[in-house]
Amino acid sequence: MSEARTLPDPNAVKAAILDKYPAKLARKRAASIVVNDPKLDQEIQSNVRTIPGIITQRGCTYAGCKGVVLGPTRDIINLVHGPIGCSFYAWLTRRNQTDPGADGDNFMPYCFSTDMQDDNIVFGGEKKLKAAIQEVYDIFHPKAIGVFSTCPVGLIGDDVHAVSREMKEKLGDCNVFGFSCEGYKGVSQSAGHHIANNQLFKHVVGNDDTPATGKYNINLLGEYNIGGDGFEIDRLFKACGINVVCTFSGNSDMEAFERSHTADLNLVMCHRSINYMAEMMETKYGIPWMKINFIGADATAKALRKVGEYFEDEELKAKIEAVIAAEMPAVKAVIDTIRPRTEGKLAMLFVGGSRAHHYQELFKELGMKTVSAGYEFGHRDDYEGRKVLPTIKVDADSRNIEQLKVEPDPERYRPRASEVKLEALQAQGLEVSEYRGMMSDMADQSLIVDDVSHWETEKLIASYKPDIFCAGIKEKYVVQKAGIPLKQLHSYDYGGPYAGFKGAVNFYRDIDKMIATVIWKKLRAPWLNHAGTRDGLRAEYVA
Ligand code: CFM
Repeated sequence: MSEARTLPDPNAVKAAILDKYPAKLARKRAASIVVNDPKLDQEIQSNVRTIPGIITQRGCTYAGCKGVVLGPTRDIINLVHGPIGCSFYAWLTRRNQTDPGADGDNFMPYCFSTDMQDDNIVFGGEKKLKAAIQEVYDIFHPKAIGVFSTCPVGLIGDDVHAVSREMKEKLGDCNVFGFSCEGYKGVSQSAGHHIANNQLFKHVVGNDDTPATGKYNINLLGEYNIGGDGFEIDRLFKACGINVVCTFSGNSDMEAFERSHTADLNLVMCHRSINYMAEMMETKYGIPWMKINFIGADATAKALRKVGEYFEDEELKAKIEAVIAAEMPAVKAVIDTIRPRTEGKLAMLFVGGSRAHHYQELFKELGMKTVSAGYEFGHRDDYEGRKVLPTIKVDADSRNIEQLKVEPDPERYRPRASEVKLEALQAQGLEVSEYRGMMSDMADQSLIVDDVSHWETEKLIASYKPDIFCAGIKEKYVVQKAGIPLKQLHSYDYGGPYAGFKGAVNFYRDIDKMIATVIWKKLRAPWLNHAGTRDGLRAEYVA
């Protein structure tokens, strides 16, 4: 076992980070860097514009809409209206997996684009878009075509919604709908999630009233089947006898979306990307939602038990207990062999809008400490919990995104659980419509940084010398050159699945290997062989 490390004073680290910035910028960034005290209600500035000149981890609104939420659905054609680069860089760069589906329609490996040119920008691109929709329909005859707006579309005023309506009518048997998800629409990909939720809700959810056939019918919201996570979760649901009507949107198809309003419970995995859908389905159809997390073995057991409690069914509860009892021994056995090597090691996580929180569970199971973490684009509720929702100020950037007015469906609203039942369950400790956020789960004095910048990353690494840093491909090589192993938590570095019990074991093993290797510390970056200004910084890392 490694000896306990003395950690730096987080207030001093924060001060050292801010010290480098001009005064105005330092003031602004100070509000996004919080020394955590889980007992206090601390506010963290988030979901605000990144300051130009700062190197951010963030992506764009189009990425959140087209790539994240719609990307994992196999039988919709995602047609990008824009220059080819926007499509090329979104082409299979996320590791969503899918079953082939009964009809074999799987368009995920394709890249569809209108390939806008100069004259489309000058004279308008609607004609080209119509032709592209017709062409893609003639070749593939898909059930649905989604049209995604890139930045120039908003700038020149092409109306993707009007074109989609017209083509839907013309084609007859194909659901065509558009997304105003121009990259600049919001401050990050988060705006794209909201836009995607809205359009799916408006154009797809509720289109097919065929009742769900299972005994316990649920939807899993905010699980995108990265690296096969969704497959592992589905395996567990199946073993417990729980029927998944639809997953939003890992391993999904249009039919499942259309029938998702027939489920009796929504489970929310990634709160950031899909809480809008959960709320809209509750209002319109009466389906309650619960936050769960399938990252971490204990978290997985807890999530399954929550489903059992919600349905208040002894048979289901017994089945769930049997599944947990069957799965846990293998998990514990691996933890027992690995934990002596990982105990006390330090982790940092700067990812997206939920994984920086969820993955702390797996590190906890290995006895590791998360000393610093943050989201790229989370909102205050993802950090501080939904209790702060009424106090979040709506700024110009959020006002930009349509807020659908949703009302109970006159025919199809059906309260799945009576107020009385929900209140009784809540009194027993079952949390419904609640997410407590990351901060209350993190240790006292851990450092929480929203929209971490490149400079801040360097400084955090130099100050804490973590044993592992979790982020994405943009950060990976810089961090490795600083002598620290980097685990990608977006694409999983082609590893995974990491969800559920089997996924947890995969993760423990990968982390064990990464932490054991000394290769990164032995590397010497080529620029260090030249007299240069970065030598001092490097010395800070390796000291
Ligand atoms: Fe939700 Fe995601 Fe994430 Fe996300 Fe993402 Fe992602 Fe992510 Mo990359 S929906 S917020 S926009 S869990 S693509 S599958 S890994 S940043 S932490």
